[in-house]
Amino acid sequence: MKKRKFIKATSTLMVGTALAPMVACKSEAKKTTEVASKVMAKGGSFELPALSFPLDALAPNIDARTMEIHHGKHHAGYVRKFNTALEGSSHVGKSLEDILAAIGPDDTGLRNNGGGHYNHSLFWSVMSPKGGGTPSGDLSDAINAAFGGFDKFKEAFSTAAKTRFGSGWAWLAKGADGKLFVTSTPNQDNPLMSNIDGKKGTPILGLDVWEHAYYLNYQNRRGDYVGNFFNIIDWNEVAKRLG
Ligand code: MN3
Repeated sequence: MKKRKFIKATSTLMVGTALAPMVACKSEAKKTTEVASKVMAKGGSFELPALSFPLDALAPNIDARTMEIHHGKHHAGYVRKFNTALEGSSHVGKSLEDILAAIGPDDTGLRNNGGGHYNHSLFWSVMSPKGGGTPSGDLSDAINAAFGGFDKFKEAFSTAAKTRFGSGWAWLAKGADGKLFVTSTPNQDNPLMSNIDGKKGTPILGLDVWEHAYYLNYQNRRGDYVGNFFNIIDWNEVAKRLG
């Protein structure tokens, strides 16, 4: 099946699900994003996605204890609080992406926890113990077109991650014009949301630069954490999000 057709069919099957395009062409065992896509299943609640790799698989780039707390405590907390915030709201039954696009700056419960769920689901899915290297094919072409080469992209992304003051995320995202761009957002915001500073778009790669993401192993050395993230990026997964 042609890629576009497949994605369309998948999206139709998964009406009301989040990150649906991310699962296109996956045939092996459940990956993080597939589980994350069970948005608004019966009962209307979101679920913590399982990791597709053991907790220690990303070490030494990300240590097992950090993964255990980050996934099992932080992300689990966002899911739990998001479900609570959704109860009785006008957003029940919508996809996660639609909710994020619709919520305002003052809907802090939905914004922080829905963003937290989306962002971490994406984050786990774009990392792999077999990751690293450089992208190829259409993704490589798109990065070259937008940034003038992989090294320039890497520099822009790393700068965004290192200079985000306080807690937040660095993103590689696709704009409405189809062009890739790098940005960063505070807290659990992301480029899907309204009311953000900077360009809006669809994130295809994200890096968590909250201290809880690296402090146990790296302490204050955020730059080292950002540099080592490039050892574990699963570019094949990122490429699927390019659409
Ligand atoms: Mn986090």
